[in-house]
Amino acid sequence: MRVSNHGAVRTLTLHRPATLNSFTAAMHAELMPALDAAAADAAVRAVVITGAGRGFCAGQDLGDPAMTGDVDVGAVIERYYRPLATRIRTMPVPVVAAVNGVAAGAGANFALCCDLVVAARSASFIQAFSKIGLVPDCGGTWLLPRLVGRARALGLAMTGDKLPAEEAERIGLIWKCVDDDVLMETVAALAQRLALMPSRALVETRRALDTAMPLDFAAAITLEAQAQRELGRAHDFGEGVAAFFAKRPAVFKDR
Ligand code: T3D
Repeated sequence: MRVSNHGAVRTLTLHRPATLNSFTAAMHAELMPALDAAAADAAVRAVVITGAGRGFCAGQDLGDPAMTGDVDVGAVIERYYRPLATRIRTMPVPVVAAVNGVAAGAGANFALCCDLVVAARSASFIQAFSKIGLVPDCGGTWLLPRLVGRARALGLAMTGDKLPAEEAERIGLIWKCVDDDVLMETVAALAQRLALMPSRALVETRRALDTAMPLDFAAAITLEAQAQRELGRAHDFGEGVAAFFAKRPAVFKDR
């Protein structure tokens, strides 16, 4: 794992390029504390996750004896993937995935857990689970139908076919597909922009959207009112309105 900072943006780079950054127990043991540290650091206002080399993440390292073979796969999920997916979805700042290459299995759904997914044109997404007799994990069963609908979710998950980044953008699985040579600069600009925005409101937006999914309209707008009540009392709302009338950029600080 490589960690770097540019202003208020922290970038975490998965670094096992020889196996397309597939997850080992050791990599999980670096990634979770790195995410926790970013969450705890008030100076961090956006997080970028990417991969070293030609892949983003090929999911579970199928050769890691600590996690494969004669092990309880349910226990592996409970110990590693459930906390990872939960950590990403509850980060106190926006998280952007810069998908530089293939994202397969839990690596694909790890990317899709992020708030905004930007992929290089040469990248692809593979729900590889069916090929080894598993179901989509790392949040995949929840995310896929919500992102692309049941028909496409089942198509992707049952076939395990490779979905090119361009097609992933077209069907709404990801936010954007960009040319390979501008991926990192595009993501850097996006993350810097998010870092200047009201983090707490962005994170409440994620929570409100996710919570509203199974609710009826009345319950969803009740939640909106609750969120606005809390945000309306916070610093960033006052600052945003003051900056609007003063015709100056707002300086947000809530998390
Ligand atoms: O405990 C549990 O298992 C439960 C947890 C489940 C969560 C999951 O993520 S299950 C899904 C696991 N992932 C996969 O099944 C994907 C396996 N990989 C692939 O299908 C292909 O590698 C890709 C389609 C991702 C990329 O293909 P390609 O042709 O671009 O690359 P490659 O040649 O297959 O891979 C390059 C190297 O990475 C190769 O090693 P080598 O031959 O150069 O020494 C390959 O073995 C290695 N590699 C790729 N993925 C994995 C891997 N090694 C270990 N585990 C991997 N997942």
